[in-house]
Amino acid sequence: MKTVYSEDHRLHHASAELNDGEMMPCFEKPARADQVLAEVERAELGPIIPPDDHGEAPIRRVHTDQYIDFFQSAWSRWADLGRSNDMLPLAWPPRRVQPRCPQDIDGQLGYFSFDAGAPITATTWQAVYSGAQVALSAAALLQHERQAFALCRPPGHHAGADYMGGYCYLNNAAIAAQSLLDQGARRVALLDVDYHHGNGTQDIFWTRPDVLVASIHADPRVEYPFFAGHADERGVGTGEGFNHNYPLPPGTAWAAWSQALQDALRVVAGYAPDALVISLGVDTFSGDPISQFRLQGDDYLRMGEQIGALRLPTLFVMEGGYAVAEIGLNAVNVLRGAAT
Ligand code: Q9C
Ligand code: ZN
Repeated sequence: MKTVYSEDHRLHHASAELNDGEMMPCFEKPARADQVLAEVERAELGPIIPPDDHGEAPIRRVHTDQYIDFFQSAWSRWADLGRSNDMLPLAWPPRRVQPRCPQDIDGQLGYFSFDAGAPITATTWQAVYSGAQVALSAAALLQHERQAFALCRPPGHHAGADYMGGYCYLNNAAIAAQSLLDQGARRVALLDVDYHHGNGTQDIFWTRPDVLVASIHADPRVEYPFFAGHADERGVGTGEGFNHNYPLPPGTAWAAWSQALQDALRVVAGYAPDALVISLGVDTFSGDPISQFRLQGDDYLRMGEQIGALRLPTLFVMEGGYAVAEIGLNAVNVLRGAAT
């Protein structure tokens, strides 16, 4: 299996995130991608290739022009005010408000985010632009290959069409899924196995029948992102029935997790998609510092085998996973399992 990778992810390294009431070093840091890349090399998974530049158009197929335009100019506007710390939002519209986009940079930061978990630095746009190109380039490989791995960083599944949050800025998996449709696929299935609900992905495809979204994740009643991911969220209008959530309790291990996977894969197979995109988060791991599931090393091989057994053209897009010592091995185990 080929891996698409760009060093440009290093251009995003924020200084701190808010946890338990204090600013702490970011869990989402460049070393994560280094660790995954090192395991791809060690396991001799296949060639590691740089992305092609597909430009902004395929990004703007998923994200709004207003959001992208804001993002591209955000840092210079911030710096013009004499500010040099990472950009972080601090105000959001409350319930029952139909927000209008403010003019002020702090107001706009709140308008284009849903939490304070996605700091913008001077070079964040360049990093996430390259990350999207990694996903697009790996998606293009599916023209000739059965599977491909987009080693994206930062992750993407919490980002919606016009908002960032949860370490995510551009929804790499959604951008890849849309590009597969634009290249001729009639239906694409997107299965999100990250510990956290892929709220951005769900939102992007909520009204659409051409992308089936399934997500296995911690129950939002007790876990981030809290406000989406319940089992009764199934899409609306023509999208009704094309969104499937599998919320699971904290402490879930492979026995129960794999039951949800089995059902999700049955739903995916029933949809008969032309391609499958996996949002590959490995923060389901027992040792993950911010998560409460209990998956073990070998479980990731089984996960990959079961995904691979569908025999669909499959794109794996890296999402979360934060125990730096093991995320590489766990991610590569999924890929190795799928490639067998
Ligand atoms: N006490 C992804 O996995 N909150 N994002 C962490 C820890 C944010 C996770 C709180 C978690 C975001 C892509
Ligand atoms: Zn996650």
